[in-house]
Amino acid sequence: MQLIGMLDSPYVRRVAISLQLLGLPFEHRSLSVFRTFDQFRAINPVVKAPTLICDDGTVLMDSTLILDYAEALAAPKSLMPRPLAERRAALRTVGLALAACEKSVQLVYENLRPPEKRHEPWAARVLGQMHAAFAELEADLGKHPPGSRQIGAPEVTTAVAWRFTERTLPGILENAVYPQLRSFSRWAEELPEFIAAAHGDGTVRVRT
Ligand SMILES: N[C@@H](CCC(=O)N[C@@H](CS)C(=O)NCC(=O)O)C(=O)O
Repeated sequence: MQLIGMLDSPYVRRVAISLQLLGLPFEHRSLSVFRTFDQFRAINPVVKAPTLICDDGTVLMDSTLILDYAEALAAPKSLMPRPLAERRAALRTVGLALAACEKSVQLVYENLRPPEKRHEPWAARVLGQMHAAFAELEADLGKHPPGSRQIGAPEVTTAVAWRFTERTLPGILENAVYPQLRSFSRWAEELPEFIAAAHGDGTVRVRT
């Protein structure tokens, strides 16, 4: 399997970390949807990161769908809880974290526009939605006592969303009060699977 896309994308990083946690071997190619558009397009005409080239050559895209496939490959190993109540809670967390990613990515893309083409009310709306998602995650994290931390799909997506926003929108989180998320991020980023797939333009360094 080949994972295509850069680790400065929260979606690519979420897949890279999850594949490791699921024990699935893969090769990572750090192609940019911007700088290496043509090379990316030769693999996936839609140019979406992440893209997964399966062992039979099928090209998949969208992190959630790629992870659905990865979960099927890795079964019975899974990053999602089976019991209904826990699964419901996990789905809520993943949804909130993906919304935070989406809103942060929209703000990054908004910043790509020339200043005269930016629409401030839209940016303010997106920023508000991003903070709303992080505020919900913060409140939910507060319900879990310290020491009960496990790493599964909700934790991976939450930590990746936080690191992405912190790194790509400097200043936006600095004055915001999210103590649980800050401490959770510090914990998650120390895990070997996170270190091996550090946010940025590097390639996944999987231990053998
Ligand atoms: N819902 C998708 C979002 C993926 C996404 O938007 N990726 C960005 C990179 S962070 C991308 O491919 N951007 C290029 C484009 O949309 O043209 C997922 O979960 O994979």
